[in-house]
This record gives sequence, C-alpha cells and structure tokens, in this order.
Amino acid sequence: MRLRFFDPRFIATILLTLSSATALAHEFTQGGILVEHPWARPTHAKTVPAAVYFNVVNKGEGPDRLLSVTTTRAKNVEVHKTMIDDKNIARMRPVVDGLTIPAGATVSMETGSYHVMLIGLDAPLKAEERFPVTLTFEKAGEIDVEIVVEDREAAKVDHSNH
Ligand SMILES: [Cu+2]
Repeated sequence: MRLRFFDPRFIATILLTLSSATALAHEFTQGGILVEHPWARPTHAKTVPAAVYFNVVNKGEGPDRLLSVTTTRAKNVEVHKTMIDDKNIARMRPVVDGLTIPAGATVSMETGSYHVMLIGLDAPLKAEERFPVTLTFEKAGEIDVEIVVEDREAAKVDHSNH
C-alpha cells in the first residue's frame, strides 16, 4: 500500500511535530496575544510571595488588556509594577484597571518592572516544577499558560557587567 503526502497519518505526524516544537519554545498564543516563557523563581516558604515573569506580545490589530490572573496555587494574584520613589526606594504598586498592551507592542514582565505576584501560596515553589496559571485578556479571552520554576540568579547576571 502506498502512502501519499496528504494521507491523514502524515498530517497527524506533522501536527505532532508542530505541537512538540511549541512545548519546547514554552510559549502560548491565542487571539493575537503571545505569552513567552512564563517563569517564576523558587520560594523558600509559602508565606513569601512569588513573582512571575513573562513577555506579552500583541500581534493583533488593536490594543488588548490583561485584566486578571488566577491560579489554584495562590490565594491572591496581583499584577504589580516596581517603581523607584523620590527617596530612591523600589516600591511595588498594584496595576489597577488592567495592563494595556498596545497593538504591535511587547510588554515585558521582568525584575524591576511589571510582574505578577502570587500571594498566599499553598506550598513553596520548587525549582523545575511547573504549574498552570490563567491569564484573562479583554479581547483574547482566557489563556492557560504553564509557569516553569527556574533557579535563575538574575542579580548576579545583572551586576556582572559593572
Ligand atoms: Cu510585586
């Protein structure tokens, strides 16, 4: 029996290849919104809030807004922005009314800027573990992403250039 290229078995193989490539890249896309590499640092106690970082790319025609973030791992989830006050002290402010992502723009959740704060964890975050989080956007809707806990030492990396 001959197999043709458009045989359903070939198509299934191609789809499988595509989906495993997506898993490796660790990104999630829906309705024009692309969420790149969501990750968090490990925490040493469940009473310590955890910060989650990722990039949001808006490939859509118009602006969208991140309205809320939920996870079964934490009692409260807030979107924060770190700002430097007039005394040169970094303070975190909750982002109210959602975080706008203009069309064509990338908003980075990173150290010293925006981040998602998980408050009241059910257990400390352990390096290498993964857990689901749902991001709700005004237009793109609910996007389920998987957070990878990574033991990155960002502070060391940041200061190595000085
Ligand atoms: Cu915070």
